[in-house]
Amino acid sequence: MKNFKRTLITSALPYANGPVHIGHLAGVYVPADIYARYLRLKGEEVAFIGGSDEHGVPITLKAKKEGITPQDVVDKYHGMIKDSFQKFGISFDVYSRTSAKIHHQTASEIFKTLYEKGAFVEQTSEQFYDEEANQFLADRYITGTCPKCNFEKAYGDQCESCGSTLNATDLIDPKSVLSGNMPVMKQTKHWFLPLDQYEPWLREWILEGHKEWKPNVYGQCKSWIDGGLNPRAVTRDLDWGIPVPIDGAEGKVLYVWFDAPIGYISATKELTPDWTKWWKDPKTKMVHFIGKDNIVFHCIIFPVVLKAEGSYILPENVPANEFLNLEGDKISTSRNWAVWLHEYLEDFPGKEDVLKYTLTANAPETKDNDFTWKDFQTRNNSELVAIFGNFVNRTLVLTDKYFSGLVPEAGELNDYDLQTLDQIGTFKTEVGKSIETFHFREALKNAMEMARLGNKYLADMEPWKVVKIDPERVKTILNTALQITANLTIVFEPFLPFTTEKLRGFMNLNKMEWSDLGRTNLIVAGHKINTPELLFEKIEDEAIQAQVDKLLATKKINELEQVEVNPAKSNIEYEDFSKLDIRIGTILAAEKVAKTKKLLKLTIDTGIDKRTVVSGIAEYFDPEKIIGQQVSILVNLAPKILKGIESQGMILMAENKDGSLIFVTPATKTEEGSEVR
Ligand code: B3M
Ligand code: ZN
Repeated sequence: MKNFKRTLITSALPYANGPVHIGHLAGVYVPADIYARYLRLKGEEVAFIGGSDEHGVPITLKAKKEGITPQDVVDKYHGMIKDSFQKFGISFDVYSRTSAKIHHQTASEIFKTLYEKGAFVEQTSEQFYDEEANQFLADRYITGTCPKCNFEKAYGDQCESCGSTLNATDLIDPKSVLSGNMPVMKQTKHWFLPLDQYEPWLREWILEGHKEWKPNVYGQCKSWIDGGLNPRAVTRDLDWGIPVPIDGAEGKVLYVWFDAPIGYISATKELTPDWTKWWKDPKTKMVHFIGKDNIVFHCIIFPVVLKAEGSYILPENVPANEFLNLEGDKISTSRNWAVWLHEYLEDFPGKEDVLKYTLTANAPETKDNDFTWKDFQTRNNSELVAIFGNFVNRTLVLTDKYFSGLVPEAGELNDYDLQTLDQIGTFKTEVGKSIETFHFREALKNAMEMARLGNKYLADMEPWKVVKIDPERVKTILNTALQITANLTIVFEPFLPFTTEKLRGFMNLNKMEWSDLGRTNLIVAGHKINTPELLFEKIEDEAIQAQVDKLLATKKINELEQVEVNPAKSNIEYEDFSKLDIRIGTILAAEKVAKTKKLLKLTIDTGIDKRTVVSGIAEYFDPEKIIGQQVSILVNLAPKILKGIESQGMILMAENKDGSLIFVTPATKTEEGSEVR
């Protein structure tokens, strides 16, 4: 058993090309925060590292899309992301960014050390090149079909759908994201990390040495190693990133996945001058919290970089989570199919812990899992409110009511009291073990058992009835319930820190240590509690429906964006067009045509005459609301009998992708009869 003196916790650095969403929290930051808070509560020395990943093609693509510089992009989203994490109580000791100078220095130094040690293989190879954009295409500049799962919009470095890490040349039917063209191949020089040379070591270090890693992580490492490791380029032909710090590499930058994990080291340097005790002392236990699409970078590539450099420790564990889906569909930044943290904070102020509770209870720890707003509401109303909140509220309100908020002295404990208090003693080991083995769902479930225990005890004891016949007995009941409530402030601290802070406030208690958990004398007789309030509040159906509607609206927009615009018709001559006589007219009268859903009978002043036109616009317009509407009308269309009415012409309508119709009308009021040409 390795006896570590401290724990270095790193959490994946989110790309600063957009806000963070519930998938980030569930996959990485909530588990990492639980782990950090738990270890601190145990009095252990912890450094919890976070930061924004500000290089790489996702950033430059976003900059192109928004017509701003990559630095503008990262400045905007770094602040937004850092703010969201802070508001959710993710307790980083430092939250840095990879565009920081200290990171450029650190990554450059490590690259140069490896270069001077001859750790790289210099290779001129064929890379995808976009002749129209006049640019090499790396990573997300290339899109195509994933060779592993056939997802058609995979990137050159990763497939968002199955999480596989790819090489651009793996893609089927590759296309440039810039021009849409099929790229050509062009010679260029890069420096490669010869992963193949480290295969024996990786087999030893991971497959022999870390059999305890989560099956989804161990399995992915094994398939990578068994699949045969290839040299991997650690430089790119890009202008955004850390310039490659050697001669002959002008115009090239470090590959984002080479520099980003080094961001953990740079951030630690920012945290403390004594950073080497975290990164170079074998008494430090390092744990990387990531999503499954980052496993190969944290278990194979970054460890090879550290091993080749030679002076750094290696990760002790990498408890990667799988993906969280949303209402049955993959979360997608590009399709805006997400619950964004900053929007959640606006819609559910003060309910950060409710989301963290739901995301932990439903965490995709071993398989992809689904977040639904209905489940979120149920978790809140049926668990947090109905069990945890109900128990705590009854205990505190009754103490306030019967003893003016003074903790009563317990009398003789009966068997049930003793049995209940005995059970309190089991949580410290149970919950602690689950957290230490990264089973956070199980740990939370165990913690919730304590609230259930208290709730059942109080319901069984019915102090509100006993008080009429045996007030002394009520003292014992409430004292027991208060001991459980005080224990709840400790066992839930890693999971729901805002809640436990509030509860300690109600109980007028200071923060306690994990070692205090299980004690049945945490709150002494005579201690004055404060006026209790509700710990949780019900979430109503309307609030949930509003969120579901918001997603449905997004889905509709996405579907419409998928609808291709009809291609142009074949060319005509001007003579063909000049046969059309289109005028501006005004609708004088409108009525529904009996026994039809789509037809309106319109009377239109065409400037030439007043005529009747039957038009299929009834589904989109109320007759009374279009009187006075100016229209474009084709006046020399041969008359036609429609539902017994002679229609003399046709008004022109624009049809949206969703089929809705819009009048084609002059920008300003125009004389009837004006010719459109
Ligand atoms: N920026 C996150 C992602 O793949 C990536 C993590 C870097 S951790 C060093 O979305
Ligand atoms: Zn795939």
